[in-house]
Order: sequence, then structure tokens, then C-alpha cells
Amino acid sequence: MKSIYILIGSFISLIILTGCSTKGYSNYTWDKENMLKNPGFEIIKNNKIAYWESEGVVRSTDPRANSGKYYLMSSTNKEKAITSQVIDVNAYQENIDKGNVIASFGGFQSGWKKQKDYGYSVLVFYDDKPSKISHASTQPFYSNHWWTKRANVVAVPEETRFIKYGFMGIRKEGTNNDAYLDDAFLYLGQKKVNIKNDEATLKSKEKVKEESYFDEALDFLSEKISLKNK
Ligand SMILES: [Ca+2]
Ligand SMILES: [Ca+2]
Repeated sequence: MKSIYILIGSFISLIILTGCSTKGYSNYTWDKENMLKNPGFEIIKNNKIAYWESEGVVRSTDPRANSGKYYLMSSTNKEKAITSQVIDVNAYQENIDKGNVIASFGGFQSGWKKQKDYGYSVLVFYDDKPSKISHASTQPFYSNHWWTKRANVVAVPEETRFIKYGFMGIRKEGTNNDAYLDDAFLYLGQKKVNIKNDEATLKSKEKVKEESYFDEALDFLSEKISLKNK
């Protein structure tokens, strides 16, 4: 079944470029600030990718970065690798609990030559305990050497206080896990106050049902998060 999702890059990128990102949500005001820190993987501290929990490394050539000098390579040895960070959204709680907040998330993805290593972005929503509420993702994707924007827009569930963004990389060929990510993003949109509830329908292009979820992400989705600054 998984192979059905792994379509040829140019074909799916056409769909994504016309179908996603923050257009078409005129009932919402998008925050200008990307909630993710070090989204372009340019900051390295003590040989680690700053702000991210990562099994990966940064890379700068073949292909060159989508922006700046570096990007994320999912792993040098693992078939399945996750890079993630947790975002505190307590500042949005009033609007979140009214069901008035949506999230646009994703990033630019690429791969190595013609290999079919693929990746996708995942959001996991947590309440204040923090217990998991739900999750969403972009569809698994590879594009060989082309940087391609991948995005999905979903409603932020009521009671959400923390959002975990993760990038799942899956190796299909070779030793390196060549699911690459650069310019990751998570933007929040808030419903305009003068819009009535029934006019503000959210049209997610890539809803993912729990029961059809990609097997390799299940561990990550059930993981507890640690809140260093709570
Ligand atoms: Ca970069
Ligand atoms: Ca590979």
C-alpha cells in the first residue's frame, strides 16, 4: 500500500504546489512568525543541530541547500529516522479552545539522485498534561534532486497546549537515509473575529485517518514528550 503514496516527484509536486500552503484560508489571519526554531538547519552547536532532537546530520552539497548553506539529512545509518521539536502554544490557548486556530506545516524536501528514500512531516497535538490529542501529517514523498515544497493545513484541536513537529525519513536504498529537509515551517492561523462559525470551514487537502496511518510513524506518535521549560 505504501508504494501507492510514493508517486513520481514531478507529478505530485504539481498537485501540492496548486493545492496547499496558506492560500484559500481567507477567514484566517496567519501569524508571520514561523513557530519552528532553526528551521533552515543553519545553526549547529556542539556538533548538534540546535533546537532539534535529531538522528540526522546537516549536509551542504549534492544537492545544494534550498536556502543558506545547510539542510537536514535524516540519517547516515538508520532506515527510519526522526527529527523533531516541541512548540509551546499556551499563548494561543483562548483561541485554540474556541476552535479558532489552524496550522500550516511542512517544509522543502529533496533526495539523492534517483533514490526513493522518502520523508514526511508530522504534527502531534498535546494537552497540558501533556497527553496526546491527535496527529496529522503530509503524505510520504520523494523528489530525487529537486527541492519541493510540501505542506498541509489542519485544525488545531481544542485543549492543545503543545505541538510536536517531526520529520520522518525512510531509507529505501543505499546506506544513507536521504530524506532531506530544509526550511521547515509551522505557521498558525487564527480565525478572524467577524467571521461566523459556519462560514469558516476548514478544507484540509491531506487528511490522514488514524487507522490508515503509516506504520513506521506509530512509535513516534505514541512517544511521551518532555517539556524542558514547562
Ligand atoms: Ca538551510
Ligand atoms: Ca539512500
